[in-house]
Amino acid sequence: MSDDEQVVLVERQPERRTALVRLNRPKQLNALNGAVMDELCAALEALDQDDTVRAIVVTGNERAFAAGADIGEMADATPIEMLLTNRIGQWDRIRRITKPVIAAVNGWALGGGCELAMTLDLIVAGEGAKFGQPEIGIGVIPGAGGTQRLTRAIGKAKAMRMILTGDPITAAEAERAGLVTLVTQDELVVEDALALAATIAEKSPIALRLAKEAVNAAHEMGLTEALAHERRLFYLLFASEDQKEGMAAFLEKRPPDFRGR
Ligand code: CO8
Repeated sequence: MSDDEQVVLVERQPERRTALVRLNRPKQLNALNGAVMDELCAALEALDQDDTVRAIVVTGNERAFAAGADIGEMADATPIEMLLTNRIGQWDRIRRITKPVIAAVNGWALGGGCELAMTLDLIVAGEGAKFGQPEIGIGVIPGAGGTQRLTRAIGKAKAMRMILTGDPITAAEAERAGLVTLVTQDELVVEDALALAATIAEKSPIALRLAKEAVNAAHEMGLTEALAHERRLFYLLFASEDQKEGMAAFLEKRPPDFRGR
C-alpha cells in the first residue's frame, strides 16, 4: 500500500527507542473516520507490544493534528448505528496503551482531534496550534471524553466557555491553562516531541508503565484509594531488575542500563 492510501503511517526510530505515528488524511485535515481510528488503534497496539519501542509520538501535519470526527461519516447515522459500530467505544483501546504516548500538535486539534490529544499522555504544541471543542456548532456535544478530560485539565470555568461557545484557544492559552505540556516553534514540534520521547525512553519501561498508570489513577480514583494504589505499584517495582539496576547504578556513580525486566 502506498503512503497516499495509508491513513496512518508508522516510522520506528530504533536508535532512540521511539516511534512516530502520523495521521495521513491531509485533504480532510485528518478528520477521524473509521479507517483512521482502526489504523491508529492497531498501530498503537502493535507498538505497545514492540520491545524496541519505549515511547511513542502521534502527530498530524502542519495544518492539522485532526479537525475532529469525520462529519460526513456521522451526519446521517442513527443512534443504533453509532452503538453497533462502537466507534467511540474503540477509543478505550487508546486508553489501554501502556507506553507513554505524546501528541505532537500543529494546526487544528478540534473536537475528536482535541479529545485524541487529551487521551494521550503529554501534548507538545506548535505556536500556531489551536485547540477546541466546536461540536456545539454542529448540534452535538463532545462525545469521546471532551466534557470530562477538558474539564479536569483546565477547570470548569474555561472548559464551559470552550464547550458552550465552540471557540478554540491558542497553544499559549492551552499551556497556561494546563492542557499542553510544552509549546515550541511550529517547525520544531515533531522534533521536540521525539526528543521528549527519547528522554522518557531512557528510563525503565516497567517504571514508566506503572508511573503512567498511577498518574492516570488521579483522574479515576478518590485520593485515599489512589494513594494506596500508588504505594502498591511502588512496592511492586522492587520486584523488577530495573529497580535493582537503577539504584545500584546511582550508588556506583554510573548510568543505568534498564532492560525492562
Ligand atoms: N469532518 C470531515 N471533513 C472535514 C472535517 C471534519 N471534522 N474538518 C475539515 N474537513 C474537510 C472539509 O470538509 C474540507 O473538505 P473539502 O476540501 O472536500 O471541502 C477540507 O477538510 C478542508 O477544510 P476547510 O475547507 O473547512 O478548511 P478551512 O481551513 O477553511 O477550515 C476548519 C478549517 C476550521 C478546521 C474547518 O474545516 C472546520 O470547522 N472543520 C470542522 C471542525 C469540527 O466541527 N470538528 C468537530 C467534529 S464533531 C467531533 O469531533 C465529535 C467527536 C465525537 C467522538 C468521535 C467519534 C469517532
